[in-house]
Amino acid sequence: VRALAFAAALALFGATVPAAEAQSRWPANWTAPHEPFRIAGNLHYVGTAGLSAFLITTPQGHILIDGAMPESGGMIARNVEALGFKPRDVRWLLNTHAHFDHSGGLAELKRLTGARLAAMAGDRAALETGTYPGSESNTALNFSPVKVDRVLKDGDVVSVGAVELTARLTPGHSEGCTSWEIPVIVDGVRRTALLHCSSSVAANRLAPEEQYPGIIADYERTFARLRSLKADIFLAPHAEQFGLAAKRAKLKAGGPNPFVDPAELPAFAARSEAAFRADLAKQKAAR
Ligand code: 4NZ
Ligand code: ZN
Repeated sequence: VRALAFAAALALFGATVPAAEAQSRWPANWTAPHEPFRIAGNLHYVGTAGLSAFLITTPQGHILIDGAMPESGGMIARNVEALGFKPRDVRWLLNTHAHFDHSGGLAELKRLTGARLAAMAGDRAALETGTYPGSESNTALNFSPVKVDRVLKDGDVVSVGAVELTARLTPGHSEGCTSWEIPVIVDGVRRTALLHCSSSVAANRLAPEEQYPGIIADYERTFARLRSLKADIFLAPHAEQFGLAAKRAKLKAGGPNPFVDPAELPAFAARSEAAFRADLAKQKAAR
């Protein structure tokens, strides 16, 4: 009955029901629907319950960041429509990083929007092969390959109309891991949102061999960089990483926008760095 209700809820949002195997392997909220909503200004949440996707709208067209799971592209496009915007008006597709759970839906979103994909050079190969770097033979981590139409480097700007998003290279979690600086007006004040790529070790190999040469140095540089970046609003690829549920509830209740919290980026970065040091020590100690 639960599985049926789950399937019905997904069908309602136009998503493909994932295979039973995928449902048991990955957290259910990764593919469960979430009501799309406006975070602030022209910044909207259009992801699933557990995996983020963000829509930045302008009168000249829109920018969509991340595609969640391979079966989630349709659900994200429906979320864009539910907010009153047209998927065909999306001009650029972007991503945080080339892992199946954040880039899986991009190929379908490209078909549904007709938008071009801009991605960091270091993530290009993984996106265009649909594989998980370092675990290429693990087909459970594969996704539909998607062509990168514009190759980005650190500091590049992607713009539509007057809106400019800046790509900050924060590698380690993936080689081209990209944190996005997004301007947003909150209650009449110009703010900066930082969509942090991710800095967990996850399935990455650090020792005895580095998954790619320099991965440890990349993480180190990323943690240093996160200390230098400032963000009024902290966003991340997993809903629980930035407290989506609690903030959404507070937003509905009214009052000051709960997404504005300049203390959140440094706190998250400190926790993430501590977790990295522990994971690195564990991998070095393993025989
Ligand atoms: S992630 C796996 N993208 O860091 C790896 O949330 C990486 C992630 C999730 C799951 N994995 O191998 O199962
Ligand atoms: Zn990842």
